[in-house]
Amino acid sequence: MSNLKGKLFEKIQAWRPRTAKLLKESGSVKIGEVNIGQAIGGARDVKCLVTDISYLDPVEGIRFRGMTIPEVIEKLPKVPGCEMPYVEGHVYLLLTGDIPTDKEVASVAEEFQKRARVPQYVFDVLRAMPRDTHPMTMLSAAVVAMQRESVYVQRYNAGIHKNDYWDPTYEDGMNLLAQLPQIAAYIFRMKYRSDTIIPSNPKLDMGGDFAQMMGIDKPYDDVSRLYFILHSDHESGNVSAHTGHLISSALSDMYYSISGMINGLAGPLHGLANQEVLRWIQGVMAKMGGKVPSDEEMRQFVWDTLKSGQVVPGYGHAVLRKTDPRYMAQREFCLKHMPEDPLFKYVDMLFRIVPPVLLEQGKAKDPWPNVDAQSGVIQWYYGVREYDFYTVLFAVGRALGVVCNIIWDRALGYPIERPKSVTTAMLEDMAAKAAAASKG
Ligand code: CMX
Repeated sequence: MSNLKGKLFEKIQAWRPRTAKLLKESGSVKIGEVNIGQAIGGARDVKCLVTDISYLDPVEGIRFRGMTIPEVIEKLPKVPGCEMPYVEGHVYLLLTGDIPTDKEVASVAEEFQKRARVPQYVFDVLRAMPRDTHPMTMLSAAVVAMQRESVYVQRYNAGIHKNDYWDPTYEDGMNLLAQLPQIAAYIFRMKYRSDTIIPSNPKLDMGGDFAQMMGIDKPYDDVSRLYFILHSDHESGNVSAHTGHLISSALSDMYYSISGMINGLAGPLHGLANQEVLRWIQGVMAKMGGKVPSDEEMRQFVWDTLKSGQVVPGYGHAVLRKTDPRYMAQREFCLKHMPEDPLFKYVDMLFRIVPPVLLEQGKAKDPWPNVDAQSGVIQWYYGVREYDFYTVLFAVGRALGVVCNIIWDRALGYPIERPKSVTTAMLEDMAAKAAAASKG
């Protein structure tokens, strides 16, 4: 058993009695109520998912295992000579709740290196797809094509005990995480760099190897590390995380679950917003003939977007009610490495202009920028200008958190998910009864 897996097993054994006790002794304790607005409105704020890996406070933003983004970046062991921590160390933190030592990080990196061989047929599947297929479709297809590799399925079919499901789930999850960066970089080079594939260098850490497979020099390795860590987890109710959890709750394996996660992330209201931001800004730039718009002109572009019935991409959030700390972490990176970049200046201008407009319009509950408002700018600056690729980067990052969550779901024996639906007539009936009761 690897160091990480051994440590995880200890944690699982210590955690199981807590979940069991809650279920046995306090299963009927109410933690909230559901109203008609929430039933029709996408279950906003309905507390019906459990995760200990991250928690999203509406005002403070995300905490990974209780730590803010600056704390995580400060505390995790850094790659020698680099600003950003090892992604491998972040996986250790998400899975176990502990900050790893240098030695522990090295052992996770070694574990990923051993698992990194992507089967050739996955590349053949990608090559068989039309080259103009969206890269998210390619990524999802590549992951589901690998389903035949599932260790979990083999062990399940052999009759493994329920208590041990987490073990082959861990194997599948770690294999997939070790291979995803390679698949993503392969899609990029095949589609956008004249099919010039750069092989993985097993001596490098995950972020460093991804950057070299993309063919982009320093500090893109740090950009990759930052990007994967920032996007890794955002508690369990967002579409990608929830989809992964839902699919795996049917005991579908990691490959089915992560492929589904990727499909959910591909929506413009979720992960695809990072490509939409760039597309939107490019539209503004084209209209201005490259000239930087005045504040008033920019304000008008934002209003035009709203009046045409579209959302301003990169702004608003279902839970957050403050500027996303993931946005701020990337903004800090931009201020340090690319303060004079024209696109960054556009994005910074939007940071000033959009929130007051959204406030004036009065619809969005959160007028502040989310993670997607800033991420494309950094990629653009370092030469990744094919913005339909941006959500693939988000997906590689998001898989880190969703894989860890699914391993814990299986460890704690969470059951198949099955919320209850009602009909519109039932809601009308409940509404009428509530109105009659309030009258008298
Ligand atoms: N521009 C224009 N209108 C917006 C808006 C925005 N950025 N954000 C919210 N609104 C509108 C909603 O469309 C909704 O309008 P209707 O009442 O006409 O349906 C109204 O404001 C209320 O929405 P809300 O409760 O504030 O937001 P939701 O929880 O329904 O949706 C989100 C959240 C993220 C989908 C929404 O803010 C949005 O569409 N933002 C733009 C897309 C985006 O950046 N998505 C990425 C989010 C982060 C991620 O998951 O990657």
